[in-house]
Amino acid sequence: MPRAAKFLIVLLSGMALLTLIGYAVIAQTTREWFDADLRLRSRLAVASAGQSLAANWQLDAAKLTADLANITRDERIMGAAACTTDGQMLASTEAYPRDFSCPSVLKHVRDAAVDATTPAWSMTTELPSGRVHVSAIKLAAGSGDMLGVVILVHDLSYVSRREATTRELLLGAFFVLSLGASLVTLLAARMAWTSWMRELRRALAGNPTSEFRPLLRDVRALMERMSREREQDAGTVAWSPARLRSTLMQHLQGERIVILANREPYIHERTADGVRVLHPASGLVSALEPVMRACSGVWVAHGSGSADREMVDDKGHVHVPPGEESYVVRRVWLNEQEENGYYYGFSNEGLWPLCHVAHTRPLFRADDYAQYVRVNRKFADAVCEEVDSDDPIILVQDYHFALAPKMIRERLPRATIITFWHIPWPNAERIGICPWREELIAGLLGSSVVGFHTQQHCNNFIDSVDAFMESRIDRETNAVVQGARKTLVRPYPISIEWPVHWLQEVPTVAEARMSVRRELEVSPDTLLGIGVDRLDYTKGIEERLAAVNELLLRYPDLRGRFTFIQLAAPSRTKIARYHELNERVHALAAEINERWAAPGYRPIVLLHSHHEPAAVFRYYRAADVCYVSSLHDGMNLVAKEFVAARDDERGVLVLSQFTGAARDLTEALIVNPYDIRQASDALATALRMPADEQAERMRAMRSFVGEFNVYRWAGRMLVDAAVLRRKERVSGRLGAVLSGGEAA
Ligand code: ADQ
Repeated sequence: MPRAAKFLIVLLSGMALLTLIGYAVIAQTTREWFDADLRLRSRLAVASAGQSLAANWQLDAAKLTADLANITRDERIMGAAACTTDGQMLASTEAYPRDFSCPSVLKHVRDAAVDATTPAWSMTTELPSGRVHVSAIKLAAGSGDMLGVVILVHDLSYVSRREATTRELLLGAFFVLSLGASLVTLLAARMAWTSWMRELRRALAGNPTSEFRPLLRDVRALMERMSREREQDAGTVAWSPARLRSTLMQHLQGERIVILANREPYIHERTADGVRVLHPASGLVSALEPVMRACSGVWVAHGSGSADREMVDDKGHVHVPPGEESYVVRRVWLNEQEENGYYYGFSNEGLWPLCHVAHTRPLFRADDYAQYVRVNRKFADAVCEEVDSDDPIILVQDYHFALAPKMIRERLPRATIITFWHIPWPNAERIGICPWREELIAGLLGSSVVGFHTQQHCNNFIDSVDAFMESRIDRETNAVVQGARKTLVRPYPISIEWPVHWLQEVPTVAEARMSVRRELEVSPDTLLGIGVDRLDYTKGIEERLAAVNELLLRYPDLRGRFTFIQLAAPSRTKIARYHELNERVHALAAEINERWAAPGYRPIVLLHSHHEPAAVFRYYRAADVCYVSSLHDGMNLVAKEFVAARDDERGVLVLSQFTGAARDLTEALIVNPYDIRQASDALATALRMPADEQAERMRAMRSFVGEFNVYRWAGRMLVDAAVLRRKERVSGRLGAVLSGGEAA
């Protein structure tokens, strides 16, 4: 109940009580006044007629009756009677009520002294005709002898009438006052509310007046304490699945999250031996899968495996990981036209080259874009079907779903949507190439938070918003404001799980070194280099092979002693540019192998196939150097995986300066992959690096990746989401209150 209404009820009850008391007091007082007045009147009336009454007492009954009639000319005196001291009625007026006989009155007055100022006796009583006041006044002769009493009966109906009038007046006054009080209360409440709202708005706008200062100070102190505790907590406890779970429990009451990503974490493929489960070669999957195992929830993805449909229930759900079943994958089915337009066309021939500075022209076709819109809608709908509240937490992943955040927002206005863009965001000029740049940016701005790997990508995104959108940019908080909505733009450098669970299945470094060399049929002291990528032109595989060639050219002592293994997972094979790359990489490897060929020696081992994670980690362990040569890369998880694999604190990482990882792993040998000579020098340095220097660099990198692992990445995003959601819930309530207040 509103406070003003409560106040009014209390006020009116108080007034009613006061009116009752007031009426009782007034009635009592007026009665006393009337009583005194009547006694005085009675005495005066008898006194004025006293001589005549005494003269006619027991002598002339007719004259005595006339005297009494004279007294009763006062219309309020109903009747009068004259009684002797022995109770005989000498005379009475016509209307004198017979209820008051002389003996009944005399018994009250017998002992009373004759008094000129007051009646000997009086009372008020109720007769069938109404209320009357009876008074008996003693009458004495001139000698002072007692003659008898004169009884006067006053009609009190006028008094009752006056009392009724008083009551009505009081009631009227009560209603008038109540009405006034209600109006005043409402007016006061409205004025107080308006001024409170004004104060609140002013306070929220950061301009608190004195009344609000203490409150805001308390709120700020609380916030500071919370953030201090968070910082302390972050500094003392390593991020792990358990900590991520407890963070979710603490901040989101353990609520499940919904992930939207194109790639599914487990693919069911039909093979000659039955259905096999594959783990796709994808940085996004490598990062998010451990997070989902820790948090549970739903992963909405394209069902791309040949046996995928056989494994799901009628809702497209399959519980994963096989055997553990801690979360659900919701598979969305795409027809060939949709897959061609949305995935191969717009996403991978348009956006992928647009966002990577790798010198492949983006191709933008209207038909592809139409499919992109259609498929984004399809996935957005699937996400909305999977949520279990009207303000869920949804993590949208990558460039396949730039439009989905806005589409989800339209259906779930209160959702907390965090979109993470796994690839670089180029500068505004380059984004301007895309014919649908405004739509893409508007789609992303449907998110509560848009995340990138680096601050540079955040800056580029904000500049693009500035260049193409109608919006306000809050550079202080790195946010884009459109109407009442705000989208935060934040760097969240992605990482890998720590420790990597796949390592449990991987042989030790010593065993891996031996077994891999044995398989390659090279001597146990052969120096090995490793490269692990999807076969993609952004990864700089051609430049990498060229650097190996240059190394052998410039460092002859390594010929016959150094082999570089390139694991290349087939990727986007339907796209011509990837075919072309495949052919070029194979040709280049063959050319280098031919150039440096010697009996039993192959400088390049190109393994053009998908490898399961445990196999990839075995190669990391077997290698002396890992070369990541991306021409442009959001983060590059291969670099971090190599570091994670090396619990022997050996091995050197040579890392492209154009990866996000180069900002994190500063102890790597950082190179420009286009500078083939420099890269070859770095490879030579790595292969000759003393063991203690390797250990020092590796220790530092392991400590960084261990601390800044994927649980921290996810934890920071989800905590930000939780904080944002709390704020939105509060401001939603406040908004409802404010708009209610304004409407009132
Ligand atoms: P990707 O371009 O896929 O990821 P990356 O980060 O290097 O690039 O991750 C590749 C993943 O695939 C790694 O987990 C790796 O082990 C695996 N992989 C590579 N080759 C493989 C092979 N032959 N067989 C099996 N597995 C293989 C995108 C962005 C990156 C960003 C990630 C995560 O392009 O910049 O780091 O998302 O955000």
